[in-house]
Amino acid sequence: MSLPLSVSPAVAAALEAGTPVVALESTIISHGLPRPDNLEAARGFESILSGMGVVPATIAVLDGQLKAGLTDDELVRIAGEDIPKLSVRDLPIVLARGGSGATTVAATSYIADLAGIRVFATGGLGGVHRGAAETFDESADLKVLSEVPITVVSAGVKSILDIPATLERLESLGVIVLGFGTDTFPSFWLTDSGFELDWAVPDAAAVAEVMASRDELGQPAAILVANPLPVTEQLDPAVHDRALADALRMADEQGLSGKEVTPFLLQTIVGLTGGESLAVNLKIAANNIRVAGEIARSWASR
Ligand code: PSU
Ligand code: MN
Repeated sequence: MSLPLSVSPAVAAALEAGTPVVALESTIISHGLPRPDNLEAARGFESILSGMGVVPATIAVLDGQLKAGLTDDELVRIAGEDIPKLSVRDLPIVLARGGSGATTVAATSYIADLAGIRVFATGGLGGVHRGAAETFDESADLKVLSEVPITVVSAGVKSILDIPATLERLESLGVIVLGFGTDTFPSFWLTDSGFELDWAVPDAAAVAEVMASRDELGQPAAILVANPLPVTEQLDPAVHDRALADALRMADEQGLSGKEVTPFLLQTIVGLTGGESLAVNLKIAANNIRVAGEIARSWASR
């Protein structure tokens, strides 16, 4: 039985030659950014990597195939079609139906690993939700990162989540966490969540060294590279704190729970910040993609 995995010719050639490749997720395109800007963003993300001599591998599920590396027509589909958001457990169902969908950090990591890709850039990881002690709402992103040997670059997790609980779970799950030029965990729109990290690395070459020793030890878990925006680029903390508090209160007043909460909070925060949070979101993705490109180049040159 061969895997229902379709690796694009450019990605397959780079993997074969040992030249740098970076995986990109598709949920940020289909669900995280509004149309039609999302298509321009998706193309822009790929061109940051191409401009660095790194092959981009945007990951998605299309017509019953796991895809690593999309054509421009396929990017247009991801950006324009109403497709479901897929985590790892959804993949067998969608493949069985010959369906399509966008992949979360969990599903993207899983598919990238099947394709043999070692480095992945996202915006923000999923994590432990506020109130998880009662709801058990914790993203499958965390569990999958305990099982897949990928290096994922993320600007920490959003402040709509429970950040210290997320850090505790990353510890329990054995996920290797590195601050990229920082001793504190970023909280997506903000440079510094105030929560300290045990380990910092100065540059991409140092991340590649940790990848190599992780492989030597044969540890199963991923490496999470926590990459903050420079302070000058972050969302104004006063604007952020007010929007977050208002959005949380509105979600509570409307009695929202479960899967509805995150999309509601994110949309509400975009509205409350006059679109500023969205502009910062795009900068975060670009910043993470650049760092992932540098890590992939360091890894390929070892
Ligand atoms: N965080 C956001 N916006 C998003 C995501 C996370 O602020 O769109 C996406 C990512 O693809 C992430 C996924 O992997 O949602 C996590 O979803 P869940 O919490 O349902 O596992
Ligand atoms: Mn959830």
